[in-house]
This record gives sequence, C-alpha cells and structure tokens, in this order.
Amino acid sequence: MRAVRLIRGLPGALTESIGNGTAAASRWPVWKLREPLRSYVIALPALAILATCLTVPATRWHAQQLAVFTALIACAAIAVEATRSVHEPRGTVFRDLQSVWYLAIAIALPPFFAFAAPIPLTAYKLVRVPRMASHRRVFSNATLSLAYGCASLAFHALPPPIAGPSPGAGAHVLTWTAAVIGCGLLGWLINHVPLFGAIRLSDPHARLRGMVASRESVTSDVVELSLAVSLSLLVAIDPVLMTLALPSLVLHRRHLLHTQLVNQTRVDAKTGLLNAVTWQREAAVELARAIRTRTPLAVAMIDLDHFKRVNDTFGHLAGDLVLRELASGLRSTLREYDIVGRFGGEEFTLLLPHTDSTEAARITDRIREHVSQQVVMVDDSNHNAFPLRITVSIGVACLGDSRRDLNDLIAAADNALYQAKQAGRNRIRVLADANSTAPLPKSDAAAG
Ligand code: GH3
Ligand code: MG
Ligand code: MG
Repeated sequence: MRAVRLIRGLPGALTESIGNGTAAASRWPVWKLREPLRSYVIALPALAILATCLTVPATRWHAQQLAVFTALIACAAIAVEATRSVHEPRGTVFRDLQSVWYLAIAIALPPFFAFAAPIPLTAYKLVRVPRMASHRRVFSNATLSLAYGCASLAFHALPPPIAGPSPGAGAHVLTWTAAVIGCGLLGWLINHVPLFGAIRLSDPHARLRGMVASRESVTSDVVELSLAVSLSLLVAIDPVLMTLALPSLVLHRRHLLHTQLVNQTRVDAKTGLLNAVTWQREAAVELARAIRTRTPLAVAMIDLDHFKRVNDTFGHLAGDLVLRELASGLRSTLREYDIVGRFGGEEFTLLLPHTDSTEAARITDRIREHVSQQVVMVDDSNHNAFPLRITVSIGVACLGDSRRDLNDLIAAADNALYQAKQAGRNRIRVLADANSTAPLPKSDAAAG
C-alpha cells in the first residue's frame, strides 16, 4: 500500500521538482542581462560544447592520456583549493592561473581534452567557490575551452620536426618550446577577445587598454605564460614532474590574489572609482606638482540631482545602478590623467590637472550634458523597464593665490556646487578664485 502510494506520488513529485527546477532556472541572473549581451553570454558556452563534441570522433583513447588529464585537473583543483579562503576580487580581470594547466593539457594531450578541461574545473569551482555569478564563471570557462582547444589544434597540426609529442634534444627543444609559446599566445588571444567583447557589451565605456596594457597586467601575463610553458615542458618530459610545479603555482596564485586585494582597497566597490581616501591622497600629490610647476588645476564636486527620489521611487538597487552608470559615464568623458573618485553617497570629486577655469567650465559642462542625455533602464514597481533620465549639478574651484590647499579647494568646489543647486540644478558653477566668479559658459546659462 505504501509502495503504491509512493509510486502514485512519484509523477507529482517529479513534476514538482521539474517545476521547482524551471522556476529556479527562470531566476538565473543571466536572464536579467540586456540583449545582445544575454545571447552572447549563452552562445559562447554553446559554441564551446559544440567544439568539444566535434573533437570526440578524432580522439583515440588511451588509459595513460586519461591518467595525465585527471592528474593535471587534480593539480589545478588543488591550486584552487589552496587559495579558496581568499576572496576573489571583484571588478578586475581576475587571474586564477588556470591557463597554466590548460596549456599543459593542450600540448600533452589531444585537442578534445583541452576543449573539455574547463568542464570538470568549472563544476568544481561552482561547488567549492560559489562567489562569482554562475553565468560569468561558465562564460569565462567557455572562452578558456575555445582558447586552449584551438591552441591544442594548432600545436598538433605542426609538423613533428618542429613540435611533436616530445621536446627531444638539441635544436628541437628550442623549436618545440617556441611552438608552445606561440600556442600559449594564441590561447591568450582567443581567451581575451570574447572576454573583452562581453565587457564592452556590458559597459561600452570600459577602458580595456588599462586591463591589458598596464605594466601590472603585462607582467602578470608574461609570468603566467612562462609558468605555462615550463609546466608543458615538464609534463612532456615526464608527467610525474607536474608535481614539482604545483607549490610554486600555489604560491604565485596567493601572491596575485594578495596584490589584487591590495589594489582593491583603493577603489570604491560600488562604482569602481577611487574611494575618498585614495582620491585625496592622489589629488594631494597632483596639487603639489601643479603648485611646484605653476600649472593650472581645477577641482570639481558633482552631485546627483534629486537622487533621493530615484531611491524612493525605484528602490536602492536602481539607485546603485544609476551610480554605476554615472561612474562609467565619468570615466568615458574624462581624460586619462584626470583623477575621479567617489566622495561619498551620490557625490563625486574630480581633479583636473593642467586645467584653467575656462577649460574646467568646458569639461564639466560636457559632463553635465552627457549625463543629462544618458538613459538608465531601471525596473519600475511592475517590473517593467523604465527609461530614467538623471541630471547632475557641478561646482568647480580653481587653484589660485588664495586657494592652494586641497581642503580649501574642496570646500570652494562644494560652495560652488551649492550655488549651482540653488540656481536650479542641472548646471555648473565655476569659482575662478576666492573672490571672483568666472563667467558662466553659454551652455550653463541655457541649462536647467
Ligand atoms: P539634491 O538635488 O539636493 O542633491 O537632492 P538629493 O535627493 O540628491 O539629495 P539628498 O542629500 O536629499 O539625498 C541623497 C540620497 O543619496 C540619499 C541617500 O539615500 C542616497 N544615497 C547615498 N548613497 C547611496 C548609495 O550608495 N546607493 C543608493 N542607492 N543611494 C544612496
Ligand atoms: Mg548630496
Ligand atoms: Mg544629490
């Protein structure tokens, strides 16, 4: 009787669990992404799975290959596990050195293994380090699959006198190593291009150059490549030697995480701009330089107009989105050497080196104009997308005989901001020096 009841209950339970699964799937953050980013983020893993399947028929299976593959994946998992307690920094291109293991797999084993390698590791990380949004993790591992799968295809297509399964001896060691370096670079390229595509689609103003061309990122990439090539060499000589590389890789991963975390203490987590303390420190250095070299400089204070209404109407999450969009707009409109930070709340500070009052008026009015034309899509109370327009008021103070201290400049910019608010918001006010108000630019007179 009990069994009958159980069996009778099974279809209901199944339907319920499928229903729960579907409901859970419908809540995945990936569905909240905007098009075309959403399709892109879904299409790339699909392409990686297709490529993995296509390499199956061409693969001849040997127990030894499976053992090497399992050992390399196990080492990669140990490296992840050894640094699991350290939180992965957000808002940066995250380096977890996984490509070191993937390149060794790409060189030592047939392409199928390189395409498939991110699958067990992604699953492992989703269970053991579930801090990053799943779709991001799946996407970045799909790009790794395509990258090192293609690198493996390229390496195995090279003629044996240049590459081949073993580094051999004499000049062949050099051509073999050069081929591995070439495949490592190819993997890097194929991994980064789709990644930057996704970053561009999610933030059209993201500065990609800083992510790849800074001294820090180039150094990290070179170290990662050299570790990957060394590991590939060790595995090709004898797979047992991979255990030699494990401690130094764990150590380097810890070092990278530490450096990234230290860097992250400089920025405001919500907007990615400099936090108030760092902004003040960097601004003070720039101010001292301007005084020493007798060059002009301006400080601007930006405040969102009626921001409380945004929070009250659409909620604090929508407010946060507005702050992020404003920060991204500021980054895109400013020059590389301008220093922009979040002062606190919905107030932002700019330090504009080599900028006199006329130029400061032009720059800040361009910012004001840009923000007023920006549309931020937020959810209204019925969960419908609502195009929200925001405006900012900006106060500017310029370095002059009576203002040579950063706090004085900030206070004067704040004072100018107050005047801009009083004058009706969505406008700028520039104080050229303590006793004079610079003529407003035409656009300011028209603003509001
Ligand atoms: P005004 O034009 O005079 O500047 O009006 P306002 O509403 O922008 O200014 P007010 O000072 O009254 O409100 C600022 C609001 O900013 C209140 C606060 O809840 C909100 N705020 C501050 N920090 C954050 C944040 O990190 N996220 C969100 N969503 N809101 C914030
Ligand atoms: Mg304010
Ligand atoms: Mg405000």
